[in-house]
Amino acid sequence: MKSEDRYPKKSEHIRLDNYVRRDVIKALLGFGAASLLPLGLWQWVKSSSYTNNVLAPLRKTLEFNEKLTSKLLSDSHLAPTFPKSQAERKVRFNGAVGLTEPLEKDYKIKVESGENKFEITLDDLKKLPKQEIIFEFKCIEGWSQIQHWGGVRFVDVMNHYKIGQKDAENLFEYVGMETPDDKYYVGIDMPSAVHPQTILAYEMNGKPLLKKHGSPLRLIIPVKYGYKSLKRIGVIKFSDTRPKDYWALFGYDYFAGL
Ligand SMILES: Nc1nc2c(c(=O)[nH]1)N[C@H]1C(S)=C(S)[C@@H](COP(=O)(O)O)O[C@H]1N2
Ligand SMILES: [Mo]
Repeated sequence: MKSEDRYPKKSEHIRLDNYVRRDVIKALLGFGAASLLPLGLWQWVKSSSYTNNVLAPLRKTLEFNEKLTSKLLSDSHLAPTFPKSQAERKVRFNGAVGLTEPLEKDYKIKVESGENKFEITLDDLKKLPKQEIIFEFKCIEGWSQIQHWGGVRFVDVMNHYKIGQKDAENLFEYVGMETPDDKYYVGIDMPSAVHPQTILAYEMNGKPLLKKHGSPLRLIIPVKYGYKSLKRIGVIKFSDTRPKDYWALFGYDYFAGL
């Protein structure tokens, strides 16, 4: 095994006392205003009507995303992107909670959307359109890096598997993701989950993810601080109640918006 691609050691785990700093939390509150943008979008998505057998709220979102990404509309909701040449080759590693156990051989992602429970394989996901993004990944500890990730848009996954829909009119309010061992977990508000830049990533710099970066599959959510980008997705669950969130339990902002 290459030293680069090993499982992280226990000693590399995050030290909690380094993290819970009141001044950082206060600074976070300043970002509150930014969360109004996705909320506005969300109200709009929610008010759309249901037609045919497709997820109507989601279809509107998809159309809206198309416009956003084709720049017909202002791209103020989008995290800035960069050319590939600027992507960091030595990507930083941070946090190994939930990554220390060997991965099961027949890795599958468990999905729960209301009564609908099933499993998805990585190969299934790779059949969906590939989406790459080069953006500035920001960790709340104070470092940032331009990084290049590849995978599938979460909104495409929702649409393909017809998940995330509570009833004919509405999507669930949240999606929760967990590592297979349930030691790290995040909760994401639906507007951010269906954001066009939110992807389930299986590649970094054009190659399969390394274990320490969350292989085989991780979340990449550019509109939020790094602690929401869960590595090694084992479970995806939709709900109307706030899913448990690892760092929110330590006093960090639940939404972690940028
Ligand atoms: N499973 C898991 N995912 C995680 C973490 C973790 O400890 N365990 N740390 C988070 C934090 S705080 C950051 S900044 C990013 C770091 O991702 P990287 O190691 O690929 O740089 O992963 C996030 N996702
Ligand atoms: Mo982080």
